[in-house]
Amino acid sequence: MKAAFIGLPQSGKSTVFSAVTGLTVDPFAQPEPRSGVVHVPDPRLAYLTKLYNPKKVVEATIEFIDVPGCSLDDANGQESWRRLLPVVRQADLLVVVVRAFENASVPAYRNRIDAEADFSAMWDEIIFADLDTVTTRIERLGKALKKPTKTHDQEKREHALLIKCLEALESGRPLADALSSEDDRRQLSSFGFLTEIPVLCVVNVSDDQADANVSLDLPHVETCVSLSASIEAEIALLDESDRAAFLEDLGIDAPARDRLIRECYRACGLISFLTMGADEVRAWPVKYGSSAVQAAGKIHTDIARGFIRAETVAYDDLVSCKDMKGAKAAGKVRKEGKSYLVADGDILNILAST
Ligand SMILES: Nc1nc2c(ncn2[C@@H]2O[C@H](COP(=O)(O)OP(=O)(O)O)[C@@H](O)[C@H]2O)c(=O)[nH]1
Ligand SMILES: [Mg+2]
Repeated sequence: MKAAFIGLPQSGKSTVFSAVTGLTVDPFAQPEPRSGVVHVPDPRLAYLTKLYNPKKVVEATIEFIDVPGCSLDDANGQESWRRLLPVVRQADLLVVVVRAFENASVPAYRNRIDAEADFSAMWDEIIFADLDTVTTRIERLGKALKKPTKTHDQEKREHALLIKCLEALESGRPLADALSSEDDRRQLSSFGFLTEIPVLCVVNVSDDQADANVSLDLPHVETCVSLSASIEAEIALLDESDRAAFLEDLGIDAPARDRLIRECYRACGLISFLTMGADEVRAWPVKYGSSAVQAAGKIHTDIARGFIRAETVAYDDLVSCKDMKGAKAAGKVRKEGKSYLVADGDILNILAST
């Protein structure tokens, strides 16, 4: 799972990247994409660890990529943005960082602080990138359709579908508005369209608003998270022992880092199922709506193939019954089949014939 930070220059992308990954960012380094892998904080693992004292604890992870922001006002900047697009296309989530902070020593891009307008400028870039792909493909298909080929019918269908996509994009709407069926989506999946990727917006507020919950009403966005990137980065680089005092000084309950990571995870449509035992306690990411057999496949293809049933207990039920023995006695452990839809926090023990 990959999440890409994108946004206008000086919006604070590298600072948020640093806050999330704990990696320092050299402001004089070449503006190349950087990546860092982050564990998804899950307090449920701590409880299971206490129960089992396992040899290993494995959290789910997300890879964050800091994509340099490009000036969109000149040809050089636009060329750099185009060069970076393949990196952006690979993301499962676009995290658009918009500037809402005042900082006299760092002039704002285009000398304005207007988070909504900056988001809208980024959304336009996302739309333009897809428009570019769609128009190029339509031109190519238009030429191909003039000749009789074996694949004529298929090309005709794709052409009609792309015309619908073009209409959606031209009115600023994402491709999902034009692709009504799973078949349509599959047919166009190889293009790596940006408007197919979910978007989360980070509103980078001034230091004195670090604890405020600023939510902008933005279109096309799964969630908005507000934070002060510079404060979050400072917290991330502090020693664990100094953190509590620093937070108290600022009057902040908790750093936004964990919340942001969890929201990114959720915005990707991911949930976690858990497995536990003396060897390992682990959180496994699966897409929301996955079945028990798909979950089994995450662990091992052999387990999916030989799937017999899943012994399942919800994490909250386990906690209220204290442990597995208590949950069994209270009738909270269910036997589920292949098509059972896994819920976030389900503890699964999958029985398979291998
Ligand atoms: N006061 C303040 N300054 C910030 C904040 N976030 C970033 N900055 C500063 O703004 C400048 C640009 O930030 P950077 O993360 O490099 O932006 P990027 O171009 O989007 O990667 C740096 O000097 C940061 O220290 C913030 O939340 N508050
Ligand atoms: Mg940067």
